[in-house]
Amino acid sequence: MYLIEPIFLEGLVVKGFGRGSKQLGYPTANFSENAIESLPKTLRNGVYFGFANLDAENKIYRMVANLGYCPFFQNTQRSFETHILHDFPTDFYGSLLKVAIIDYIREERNFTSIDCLILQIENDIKLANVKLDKYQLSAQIYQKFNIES
Ligand code: ADP
Ligand code: RBF
Ligand code: MG
Repeated sequence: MYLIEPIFLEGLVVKGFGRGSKQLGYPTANFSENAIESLPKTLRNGVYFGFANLDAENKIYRMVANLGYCPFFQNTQRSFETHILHDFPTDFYGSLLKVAIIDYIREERNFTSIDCLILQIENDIKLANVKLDKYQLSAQIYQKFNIES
């Protein structure tokens, strides 16, 4: 099952606490608070998957993302963090990131160790790939990402 319609969100990539790459090995591109405010108010915190587009390039990447307070780190600010399933040679702070949220995976939760959180993220990525293998990209996504289909 997917969300009835993809949810689109876009904004500039801002700095977070720098934990994603250093502590987890999974860098996450963070949106500003402003961008997060434009999400539907009913969208629950948790882990999602979908697609991403960077700097209006003609490319669609897969992504997994976390919306919420990261209970393991007990953040006080709600964040939406996107890990793009692609190896980039450099950082891209300040870039325009567009995401299409396709579906929900699970609630965000606490873990007894950082290794448990990392294992869970690996599982989230596997599940996202299995689901996205079966997902038919729609004209709406090409349109929102400004990509020629
Ligand atoms: P921060 O706390 O500042 O968000 P992270 O450690 O989470 O720091 O790293 C995020 C940054 O890493 C992104 O803003 C981006 O510039 C860079 N980056 C490199 N590769 C990726 C990727 N595959 N997915 C997301 N961000 C990436
Ligand atoms: N943080 C949590 O505290 N609990 C989670 O369950 C959790 N799940 C995540 C799943 C994915 C796919 C990603 C990319 C991140 C997740 N995080 C979670 C967020 C992680 O704590 C955050 O990316 C780092 O704190 C870096 O900002
Ligand atoms: Mg981050």
